Amino acid sequence: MTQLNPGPHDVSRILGDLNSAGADREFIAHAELHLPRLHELFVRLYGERADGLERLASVVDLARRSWTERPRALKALDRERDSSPDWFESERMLGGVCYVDRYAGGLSGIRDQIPYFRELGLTYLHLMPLFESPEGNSDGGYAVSSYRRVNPALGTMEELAALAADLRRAGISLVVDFIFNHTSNEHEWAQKAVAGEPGYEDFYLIYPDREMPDAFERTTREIFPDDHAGSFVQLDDGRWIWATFYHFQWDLNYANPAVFEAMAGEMLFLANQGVEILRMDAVAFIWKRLGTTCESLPEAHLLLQAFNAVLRMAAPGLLFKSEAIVHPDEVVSYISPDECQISYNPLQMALTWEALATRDGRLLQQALERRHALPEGTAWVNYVRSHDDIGWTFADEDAAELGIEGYPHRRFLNDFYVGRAEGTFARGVPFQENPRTGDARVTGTTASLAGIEAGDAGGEDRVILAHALALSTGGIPLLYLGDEVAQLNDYSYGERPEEAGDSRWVHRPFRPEQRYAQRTDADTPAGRVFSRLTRLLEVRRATPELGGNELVAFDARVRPVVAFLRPGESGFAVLVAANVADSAVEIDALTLSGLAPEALDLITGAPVWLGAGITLAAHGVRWLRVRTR
Ligand code: OTU
Repeated sequence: MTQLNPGPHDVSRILGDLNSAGADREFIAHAELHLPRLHELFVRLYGERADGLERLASVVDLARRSWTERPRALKALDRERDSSPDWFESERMLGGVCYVDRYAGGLSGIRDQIPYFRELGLTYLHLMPLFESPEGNSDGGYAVSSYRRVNPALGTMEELAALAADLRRAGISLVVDFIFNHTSNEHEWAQKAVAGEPGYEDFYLIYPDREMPDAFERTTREIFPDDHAGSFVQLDDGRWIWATFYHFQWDLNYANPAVFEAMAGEMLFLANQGVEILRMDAVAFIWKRLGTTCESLPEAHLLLQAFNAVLRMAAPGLLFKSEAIVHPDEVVSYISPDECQISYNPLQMALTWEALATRDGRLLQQALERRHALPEGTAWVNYVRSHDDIGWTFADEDAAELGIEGYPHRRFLNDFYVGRAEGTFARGVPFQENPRTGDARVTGTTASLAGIEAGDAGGEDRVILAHALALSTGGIPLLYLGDEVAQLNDYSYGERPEEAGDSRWVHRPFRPEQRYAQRTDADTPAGRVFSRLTRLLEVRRATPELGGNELVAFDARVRPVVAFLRPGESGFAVLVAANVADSAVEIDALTLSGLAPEALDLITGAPVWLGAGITLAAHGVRWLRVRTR
């Protein structure tokens, strides 16, 4: 079947139906642009199924209705985004992320923080999962029981929509998670599927015995081994259901087009509340096929592209952010204007920590050299740490070129960051250590991992250095709110039964009131980190070279130095140089001789003479405006 074959659901027929149903002209224009693509994706995903293309017609109808209901202010935003499609690549972009309850008590508390967000210069606010979810452990809200109801402890959907509008007026785009790989076991669809209600039996992957689960598990990876082995959990009636993450997070079955249609409905509902960016959770896992790892299969991309095409018709101003914490080749495979326009940059994040531990900048330098480029119209989200663990997702083949062996290196990094290595400055906690595979990940706040908790002399500098990199490599820098006042690990999670088994809670502290109170006091770590970091934020906003994504690696010829140029207008560029060592290093005059000797230190505002080489202090970082000759 191809789209050229005439049939009741070919493109021209669906468009014709839209016309005769009197659909809005703007919607028809969107459909003319994006329906051919969606149709083709449906043929590839569902062409073999009798109901495949029927579903396409209902998805288009869903999109039409959603557009009709889309508030006027959001349609205006759609047009604005359309006329400046690179809006998210600006040097003025700055993201923040927080838990609604922990940071502000609830949605109204978040609203009260808007003046502070403006003071920081946020233009993007990711509120961690805020939907209805099971009592007790809900994986921090990543087990969603309803996409249309806000967790009553936080507020209501009406409040969320009002907050989105308030944020927008303050120049801040609201970002929420689209947790579409799985729902909680309490979601209405899950209940119906287990009960065998017609139309819902195939919403999840349920098997009567171990035959299929055993077959799949021969090639799948264990993601949360502390919770359960393998990829399946057993239901009360003895059957087995696919659960990649926690046992109460059941994977949806996207081979069923009814699931696509249902989730497209939830996505458009959220879009119409005023959400501007959807963080696409766990994208690698959304399609399964026997005999494969069931990660990043070609269909996972087709599905994302199909959701994207639906969005372009009914809420075109939105962006998708990919959350793929996997091999760097796979990470970039999700990034394109037709799929996810922005993506976490887990490689740069992990290698920043790698460099700080090893005092060797080469792996990070190599990644900036060869893995930083992105297609036009897309951007990285660069961050120092997230609400999740740090996984050492560098490519073994890259490391091998530098004589570094992947497995022992990851082991060293895990030991280093959980405080097991001799002379470590880090106070992290292990996450999901798997004795069978030797696999493990690390948790901890930025300040605790960088050495402030341990009282290491370089702690504050490392916090600044890590942020200075995330702020200068381009794309959208994302700040974990509270880290700007150097918040420390919170070990009290061990006393809360629903959190005790998940060490990520150690780095999701409640709003650190005391440290915020100290933020103007230069005699405290909070005050010093805050003033240095806010200076960097201010400089970034005023430095056009730091927007966009163009980056040219600069070989400083000193191992602990990571350096690159961010080109600007008429021969000017910003030279970023960071020293991960515990002592000062020199970049010599010869190395800098391709640059005019007169330069400007953007952070201090002082002129700099490159003619005699420059010194980088221990854990020091410089942003210099230079001119190439
Ligand atoms: C995501 O992360 C979320 O960020 C986590 O907070 C959730 O627990 C999880 O999905 C389930 O919803 O395993 O440790 O890319 O690394 O998707 C974090 C692969 C996770 C995974 C990632 C997942």
